[in-house]
This record gives sequence, structure tokens and C-alpha cells, in this order.
Amino acid sequence: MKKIIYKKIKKYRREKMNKNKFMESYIENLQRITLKNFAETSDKDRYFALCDTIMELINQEWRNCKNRTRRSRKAYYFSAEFLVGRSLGNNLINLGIYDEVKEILSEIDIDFESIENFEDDAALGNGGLGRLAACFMDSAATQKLDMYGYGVRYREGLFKQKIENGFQVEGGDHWIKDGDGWSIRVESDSKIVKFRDQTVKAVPYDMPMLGFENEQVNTLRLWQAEPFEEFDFSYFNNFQYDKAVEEKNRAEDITRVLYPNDMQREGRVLRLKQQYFFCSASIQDMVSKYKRYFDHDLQFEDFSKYHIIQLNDTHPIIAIPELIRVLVDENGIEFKRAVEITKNTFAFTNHTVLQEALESWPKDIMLEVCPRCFEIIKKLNENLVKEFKEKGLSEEAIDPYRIIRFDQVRMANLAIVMSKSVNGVAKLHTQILKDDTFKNWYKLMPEKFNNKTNGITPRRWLVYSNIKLSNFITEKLGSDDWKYDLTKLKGLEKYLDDEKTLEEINQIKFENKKDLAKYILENEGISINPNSIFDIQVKRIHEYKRQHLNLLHIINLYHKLKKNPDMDFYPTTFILGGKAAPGYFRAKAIIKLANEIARVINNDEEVNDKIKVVFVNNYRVSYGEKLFPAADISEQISTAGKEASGTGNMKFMLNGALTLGTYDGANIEIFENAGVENNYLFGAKVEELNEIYDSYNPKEFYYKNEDIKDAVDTLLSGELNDNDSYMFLDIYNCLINPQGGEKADTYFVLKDFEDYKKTHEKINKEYSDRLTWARKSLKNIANAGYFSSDRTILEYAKDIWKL
Ligand code: NBG
Repeated sequence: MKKIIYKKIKKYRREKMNKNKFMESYIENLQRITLKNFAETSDKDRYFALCDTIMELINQEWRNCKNRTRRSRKAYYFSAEFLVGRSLGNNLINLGIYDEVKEILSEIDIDFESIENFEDDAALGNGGLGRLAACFMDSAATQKLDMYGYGVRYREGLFKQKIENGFQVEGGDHWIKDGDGWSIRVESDSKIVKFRDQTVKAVPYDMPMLGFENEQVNTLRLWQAEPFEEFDFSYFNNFQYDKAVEEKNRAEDITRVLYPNDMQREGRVLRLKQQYFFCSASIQDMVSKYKRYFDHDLQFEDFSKYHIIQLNDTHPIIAIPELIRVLVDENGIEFKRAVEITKNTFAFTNHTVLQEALESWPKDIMLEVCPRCFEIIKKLNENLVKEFKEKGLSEEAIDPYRIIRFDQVRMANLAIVMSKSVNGVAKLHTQILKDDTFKNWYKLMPEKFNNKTNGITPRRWLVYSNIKLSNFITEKLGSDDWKYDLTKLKGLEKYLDDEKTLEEINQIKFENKKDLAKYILENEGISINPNSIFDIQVKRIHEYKRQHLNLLHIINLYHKLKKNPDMDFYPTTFILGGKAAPGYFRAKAIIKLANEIARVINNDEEVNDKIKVVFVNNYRVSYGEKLFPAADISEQISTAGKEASGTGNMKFMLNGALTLGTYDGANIEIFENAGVENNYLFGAKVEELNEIYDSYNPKEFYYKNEDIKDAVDTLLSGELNDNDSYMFLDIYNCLINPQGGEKADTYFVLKDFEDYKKTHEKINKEYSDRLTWARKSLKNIANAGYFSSDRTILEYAKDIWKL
């Protein structure tokens, strides 16, 4: 393993923070923004006044950072998603004044928790990909790396999920309806973005990204679309009010919603518009600043010396032709030169091997949105083909490399040709990119390919969300250096055989489980027993993540307990959660199934002191903060080869849960680091699945294995009710009775069922040895250091960005 050098951080605690001054300016802000007397103010007022006070506190440092880095080499993280979540608590933690502010507020009788709960999650992302971007922002600032984030300020974040009668119902998530305490609108940096049929204004909103207890404040710049002209006065004058605001609406539509599609291709014009919108604004921003601060270099000789753009998946790839466009059309640079500059400026991260998520755009849509970019791409494609032909490749041999084929622009190909680096997000994933997904490219340019295993920020996912464990670790290690060098957790291993420590670990977990039980009772109306095993699977709902494997197992287990009530069994609470893309019928069917199973089991008095099932509503970052600390078992059960990395798995591990997982994504590295014997590995490996791919017949498993047959048959037996939605039939069919040319059980649910069941039985048995369990838990915590996003971001900085 490569040695990572963590930057020596100058500790910057506001130990001498002037409490009186803080309180004074807080109350002043509160009264100024509300015009009310203190006693009359609401939680909402109090929350926003606190945001203001903190923003004032960091203003100076933020400006210093901006000034200092004007002429430095910076990394630019281009991402259509930044799943930030809430900022208040995290900012206070990073400022090192969390306890102090809580104390100040309590002196004036303000309950911190109630104003903290006032904050809506900034849900500007779908899942792992967006949350990774947010963790990277935290880590870059903490490691004092000059990294700038560019993205979209969606007015409606991801939809809010409600469960009605067991079905997912989507509602709007207007997260900034009450205001936005953490952004500054920088009107003067607005840019004009031109589409073929429309011209809009891109207005930047800057969010401060605070390093942990240092003075670094990086910027996340999110663009909002607004009309170029507010409204057409001539229409207004003629009493055509609707027409007058039409342009305004059309412009605002561009950044109105985040596409709630996790891994499915969304082929709509508006989606490409969004991508082009934020990429164009960001590229213009970078180029105009370059011209301002490097005014001697009108030929852009040094542009790539000062800029490296990391493309977060395929969504921002349109930035490549856009940079060429701006250089050539607006700055008179020769095309060939512009291509050279661009090639040295971009790096590309792939986040999935699922074909449906590798974007490609039909020519006509591109022509409709950004015709000049299409022209540029066409030229790049011609040059590429020419180059290959000169090397003697046949037309056929060139096919896999073409950027445009059958009038489709293949974005990943564009990114690979035009980037200096291509990376995957876990060891296995990168290997699959080399061997399979991008194998042709890898043969041609192996030097470009590299791996950067994902990570998570320990500040949000432990220091902030699991205060008890965090304090415990500091006490045991005698220092809190681990908060910015997570590998220091290794020091906990000296307590592996210390009974007292192990008991404390169990006690902390128990306290966290009680907190979660209380929260679940309040929010879901279900009472759960904190003494039972908390077995949790939270993530987006997708067939490859196999929540239905989990559910089929629960069905079978339920039947066994019914048949044999005295069976030796440790009470277990199965918790699931996650959103389904609104158009993804089968994922919604899985949600209905989870809720239906929960209804039946939780109402069955014969078993409900042994098993409970909870489907948590509206799973999001702030819910996760309550779930991870309370988990005993982390379910990571994707079909081997399909989950690029996973990052929830790391959050669970860091909080002491044991992983029940397949040999997939970063699970593999978790097993490597914490020891497979301290976790629960099950299921077929990629090589085996590849081998049996063509011959696999799930029916064999169905007929041979009684438990499988029992679980699968229950989908249609009438015991579970899908309210005539045909949803359970759909799940049944996809497993053993495929329709319309679909392959049966594509994700090998039935193949892995038996092993999954046996592994559950093992867990259930082993859990009662509480000390051995705690030891395994501690092993996981102590070896979670590798999964800090500090490590990941430093690898990017060193290997790709050369910062
Ligand atoms: C997701 C993968 C996860 C991975 C995150 C972050 C997409 C396209 N990919 O396995 O499914 O952890 O990216 O890399 O959302």
C-alpha cells in the first residue's frame, strides 16, 4: 500500500473564542433579520440567525483563501451532484466550536437540537456519487488542498419520499423555500449561457467548505439558471402577463429539478441542457479568471499548469468541447493548440459498469442544445479515426473507439481520449474497467488508467454523528489526532483483549440503538427493541443491490419462526430504506414488498418480539447520520462485480458494524483491512458468475431448495397483498419467469440465497457471544483508517492533480 502523507495541520481551535461577543452578535442578528424581540422569535428565525453569525465568523478566512489561491494551481471538481446534507452541525464541528455554541445557546434557553432539526438537507444528489463529492470537499479543505467545486443549484433537490399504503409517493423537496443560510449569491460573477434556442443567465451561489480545525475555506460554486431579461415588458404592457413571464419560467426550468435517476439513463433534452449549463458557466468562469489574473498569457500557454478538472462520471463531460469552444471561438486559439491544452486539463472518474448509466447523446439532441459543441466533437472524432487509420487499423477495429457512432455521441469515449487520467473507485471496479468495460482503451493507453478507492469523511460520519464513540476513541488514544489522520485508529488494537473496553464498545452501541429506536418510534410509529440485532440495509433501491434478496430471506425466516416458535433465535430488527427512481417500476415494487412484509410481521403477535421489519421513510443524509451509529450488521449484498465501490459500507464499518457482504466493490478492501474473519462474506465471486452467465438457470435453485421455493411462492400466495398493483408478480417473474426476452434472475438472487441464509444463521448464533462480537467490532473500527476520504483526496492530489 502506498504511503500517504497527511499534512501537518496547524491546530486552529477557537479556544479563545469570545463567547460574549458571539452571543452578542447572534442576538443582534436575530433581532435584525426578524424585527422581533428575542422571546418572540421562532426556531426558524433562530436557525437563520445562527447561520448568519457563523458566516460572519468565517468571512475573513474565506476571503483570505480566495485571495491566496488566485494564482495557484487548483483542482476543479465538476459534478452534477453534491449531496451535502445539513451544514450547521458539520460546520460547527469543523470550526471546533460545536460544544461552545451549544453551551452559549443553552445559556439563553435555546435547545440546539430543535434548531438543528430545522435545517433541510441540501439533497443535491441521488446517492453515493453525490455524497462522495461532498466528502471530497470536506477532505480537500481539511488537507489544505486548493480544490474548487462546480455544480448545479437545483431548486428542488431530490424528491421527498412518502410511503402511502406501502407505496412510494414522490413529493417536492423545495429545500430553500425558507431561505439558504449557507450560500452567498455572487451576482457579479454571473455568466451568459447560450443554447441554440435560448439564452440564460447563470448566477453563482458560493458555499464555504470548511477544513477541519484549520483556516482553509474552499468554495463550492453552484449555478442557478435565471432569465437573461427578467420579463418582456412589451407583453406586460399589452396585458399578456403569462407570456411576459414565459421566458423567466423557461430559464428557471433548467435548474428546477435534479433528475432522480440513479444509474438509469435519462435521455431528455433538459438533462443535457443542465449539463451544458453548469459546464459552460464553470468553464467561462475559469477562463475569465485566468485572463484576469494571468493577463500576460493571452495564448493560454500555462492554462493547464494552473487548472486540472476532475470529471465526476459522465455528466460533466460536455465541459471538454466547451473548453475548446471558448478557447477557439472566444479567444482565437488555434484548434490544434486548444485540443492540446484541453487534453492536459481533464481527468475522468468512472463510477459504474452498468451500461445503462454510461451516457450517450443522440446527435439531434446535441444539435438542439449545443450545436457548436457537437461540431467540435465531430472534429475530434474525425481526427481520432484518421489517426487510427494512419496506424493501419481497419474500420471495424476502430469501431469501439469512435466518439460518434450511429449518430450517438458516446460520452465516456470522449472523456477517455481527451483526459490525462481515467480512474475507477475501488480495486475490483478498476480491474473490471481494464478487463472489460474499457478494455480496448486500456490496451491502447494503459498508462492513463488508475484506481482511487473511495472514502468518507470521518468528521461528518463519526465525529459529528456518533459523538459517544468519537469521545471514547479520543479518550482511548489519548489524543484526537485521528480526526484528520484516520489511520491512527489502528492504535485502538491494543485494547482488543481488554474486556472493559469491549464492554464499553457494546454499551455505546446500545445507547446509539436506543436513540435510533426512539427516532424510529417518533418518525415511523414502529417500536423496536434496542436489545435485538440491528441489521440495516440503506441505499438507493436497485435490482443489482438486491434488496429483494434481503426481503426473500426475511419471508422465509418468518415462516420458520411461525412453524417453530421455540427455535433458537436471537431477536432481530431488519431495517431497510432508500428511494426508487420514480420511473423504475421494479424498484418501487421492492419498496412495496418491504412495507408489506413489515405490515404482516409487525402485526403478528406470535413473532413480533423476535423479528421486526422497518422501512424508513425518506432515507437521506441526515437519516443516515442516525442509522450508521446504531447498526450491528451492515448489509452490502450486491451481485459481485456490479457495485463499483459503495461508500455506505465504509460508514457502517467506521461506526463498528460488521459487514455482511459479497465479494464486491470496496467490500473486498474492507475484508482485507479488517480481516474477513471479523465480518461475514458470502456469495459467488465475479469469476464464477462470469463463467455460469450463459448457463445459469434460477429454476434449478427454485426447485431444489425448499426455502427458496417457500420465499418465492409467497410473492404470489396471497399472504402478501400488493393491492392489485401486480408488483409482486413482477418480482416473481424477474426471478423465475422472465417476460419479453429478459434474462431470468440477472442478478443471481436465487444462486446466492442459500449462502446468504446460512451466513445469517451464523450471525444469529455468534451475536450472543457479546465480547467476541465487540472485539470484531473494534477490529473494524481500528482498521477503517484506509477509508477516510482524506486518504482518497490526497491520492488524487498526488497522482493525478499534482497539486
Ligand atoms: C456510484 C456507485 C457506487 C459508488 C459511488 C461513488 C453512480 C453512477 N455510481 O458504488 O454505484 O460508491 O458511485 O463512487 O452513481
